[in-house]
Amino acid sequence: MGKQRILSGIQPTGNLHLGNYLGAIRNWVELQQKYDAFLFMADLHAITVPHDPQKLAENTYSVAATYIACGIDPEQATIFVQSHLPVHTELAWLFNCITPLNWLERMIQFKEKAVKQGENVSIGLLDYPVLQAADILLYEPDLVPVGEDQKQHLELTRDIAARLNFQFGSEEKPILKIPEPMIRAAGARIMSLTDGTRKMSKSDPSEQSRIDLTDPPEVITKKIKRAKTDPSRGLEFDNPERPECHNLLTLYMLLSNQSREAVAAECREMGWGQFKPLLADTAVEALRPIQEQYAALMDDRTYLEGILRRGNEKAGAIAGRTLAKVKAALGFSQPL
Ligand code: AQP
Repeated sequence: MGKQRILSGIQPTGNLHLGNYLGAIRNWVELQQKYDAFLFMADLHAITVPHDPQKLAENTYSVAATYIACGIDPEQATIFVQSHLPVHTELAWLFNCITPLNWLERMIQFKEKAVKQGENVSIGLLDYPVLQAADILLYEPDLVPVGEDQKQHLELTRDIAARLNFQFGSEEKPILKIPEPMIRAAGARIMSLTDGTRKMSKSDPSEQSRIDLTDPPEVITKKIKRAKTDPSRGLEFDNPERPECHNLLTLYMLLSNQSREAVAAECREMGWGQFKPLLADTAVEALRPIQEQYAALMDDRTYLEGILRRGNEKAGAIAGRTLAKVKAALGFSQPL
């Protein structure tokens, strides 16, 4: 039996930060040997919120370079660009026609992001989870690594696949494979440096709220120095009254590759004046090799393009077969 397949992606909506790395990419690095990993740049999703056309292509390359700089091996994993494969939008259209509108109106992320956009909210933002269902189901993955925030969307993906199978297939011969979620271990939700109750996010208007993977050492140190804390002495995990303390300890634990128990013991008696420089040095050292490799990759566009071309070809062949299966089941005529 071959390896099980996993699939995941990141939107090229800005500079990637520690949350993207520790919450997503680093897990993929661990998973890529055991699983057949399909990793993509979700650039079609990036335009569901206002975007800068001058930056979209560059951000897409930047995410690809970040994957590799963080340790994704392009010889093992398939790295591809969503918008280079029109099958994604084509399958999304077919899914649109079988997905009840009220399934989408229930999505929490839509409700949250729609509030921010007021009257300008686009159909794309509402429809985003249907495109995401197409992104996933095209590759027939066994497992989809998702964070808590994406659980509802994966459930929708499974519902769409089940509906299509029920309406156009049969129990013995399902058309689409229904993937399982692979929920990450707790502790991998990285929170904002300015508010320990909100997640670290590319779209947060405050740069101080996040550490970008490309931040130079002095910026990292400054951001950590200014990170919100509390007046209590002694540092601890899991105190609901101290979300910033929990978050900064989690960052230290993940970046120093130590166990939670070891970090809890090391920092129990510390004050912020002692802990913050320790965290800053640890973050700078952990990001140094990634930054060096990232810079080299961004300088070698031909190499990066070669990887994406190969990734697109491999992904496109698999996705094309799935789309053909769905179109045949829906009764479309063969292209002449
Ligand atoms: N703070 C975070 N902690 C842990 N994981 C995170 N991820 C994002 N932020 C954190 C994970 O990164 C992957 C890619 O995310 P995405 O860019 O496709 O969308 P997102 O979750 O909406 O990320 P951002 O940074 O918040 O982007 P914007 O601001 O553009 O919406 C996902 O696996 C996500 O869980």
